[in-house]
Amino acid sequence: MHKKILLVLLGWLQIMHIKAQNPVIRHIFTADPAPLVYHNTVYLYAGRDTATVDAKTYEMPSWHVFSSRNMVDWKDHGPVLKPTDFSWASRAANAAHCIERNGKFYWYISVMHKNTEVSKGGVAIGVAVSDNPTGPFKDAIGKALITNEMTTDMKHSWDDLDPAAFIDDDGQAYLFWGNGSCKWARLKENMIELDGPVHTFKPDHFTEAPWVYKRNDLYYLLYAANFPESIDYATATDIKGPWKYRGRVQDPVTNSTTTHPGVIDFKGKSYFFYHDGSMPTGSSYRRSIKVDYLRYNSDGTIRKIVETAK
Ligand code: FUB
Repeated sequence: MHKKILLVLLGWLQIMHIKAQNPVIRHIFTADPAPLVYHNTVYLYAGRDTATVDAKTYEMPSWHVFSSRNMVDWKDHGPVLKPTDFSWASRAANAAHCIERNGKFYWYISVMHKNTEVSKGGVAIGVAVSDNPTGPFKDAIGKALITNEMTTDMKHSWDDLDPAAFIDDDGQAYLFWGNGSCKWARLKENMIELDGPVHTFKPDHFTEAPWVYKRNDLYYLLYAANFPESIDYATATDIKGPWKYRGRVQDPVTNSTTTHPGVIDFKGKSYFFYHDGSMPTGSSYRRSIKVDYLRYNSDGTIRKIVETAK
């Protein structure tokens, strides 16, 4: 009997501990979480927000990596990658996603292209590579992997934002990205070249920030929807689609017009990462990464996640 009460208490304390930690990164402002589980450790890749308190635009000079073995204590490995590490890029550490393949870590990033003739003078996607999840990373190809010119329906200069990679059970890798519409393409096994055309589709209410994964043979596509952004999702039995809109994962967040999803399974639980502007002096341009549990209904749909206040 006592043992039972103790176990319930321990479970409750575990939940409270994680809740008490939100936002999980507090010593700097961070956005666009991209978690990765590797060797019993969670690596969290994120952009750093350094805008001043009254700023009305993003100031993002670098990407950091954080790691944790328990989802409570996080180590900051520093600004391991910067837009200026790409000779063809100028600034703006927009959303990025790092994925492991055969012991190498491929970090897909979206940045301002230096050449104003390229990507309508806007955002392009590049890829950095490392033998270690915390770096050092270097530009893998010395040029942009994706630019606006590669798609037939480019709408604006920041179309090519927010890359998210996914490797299917059969080893085929994909890159999803986009703003305004969602794009995807196959990646070659080397992870640094496209293997086919760029496809475009428009999930219901899609704004940006796709995140793709597979669970029980069902593909999930979470994304930032509407504006101010909520996180909505769609599912598909084939990664090529059609994607069926499934509704909302999380309502718009505290004090930030944007949010950004990242999902992992770690030690038997599913976690949902996002960002808001809830820290003191926080804002849409001074964001903080938070995490909450993600739970499924028996039919595979996602239970709506209420943002944790503390
Ligand atoms: O952090 C800059 C941009 O804001 C990201 O690329 C978007 O996903 C939004 O979070």
